[in-house]
Amino acid sequence: MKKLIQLLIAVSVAALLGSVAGAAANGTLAGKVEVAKGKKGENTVVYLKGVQGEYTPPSEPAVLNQKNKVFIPHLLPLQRGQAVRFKNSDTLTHNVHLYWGKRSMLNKSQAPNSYDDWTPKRKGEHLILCNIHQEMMAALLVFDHPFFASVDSSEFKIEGIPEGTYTLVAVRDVRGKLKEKETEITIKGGETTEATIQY
Ligand SMILES: [Cu+2]
Repeated sequence: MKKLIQLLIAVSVAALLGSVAGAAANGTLAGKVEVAKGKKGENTVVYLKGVQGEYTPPSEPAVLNQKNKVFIPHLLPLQRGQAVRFKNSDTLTHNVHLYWGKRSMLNKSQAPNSYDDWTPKRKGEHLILCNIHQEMMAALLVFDHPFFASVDSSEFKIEGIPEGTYTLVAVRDVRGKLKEKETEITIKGGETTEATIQY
């Protein structure tokens, strides 16, 4: 019995040490999105493919604003379970219409200077249109983990990534269609990995 208890203690200490070591084995990705001459780097979303594990979504909503009949930002990344705040900052009425594939998920008229919160249950691309203004278009990109970023200029940083090999994906809207570019990256604990994606 004593031996068994000693063994159990040894096993739990080892597990504890293992989890501490695991927690320390996170790395950083410092990336760059390079676009062809004459094109701007904004409206690019980068994310990791091949992430394991469960991650609690942030409690604060990701905001999609509507101003001067434009959705801002054009591509909004967020984590599944996190709310999206559709905000109308205009003095006219908008109507958010959200699709997941061909399926209509939300169709909501919005009075001037109002907002509505909505939480996606599915991951992946969600198209957003306005029923009143045909020129308005945006997309939500919903992930199961927090390892994504919105790239405003050209550089981005993603921290706390578990050690491993992943596919880094950059998504841009190229004339109304979302286009992806990929590259392989390896994250090592306590280190910063650099990566560049070219468009
Ligand atoms: Cu509108």
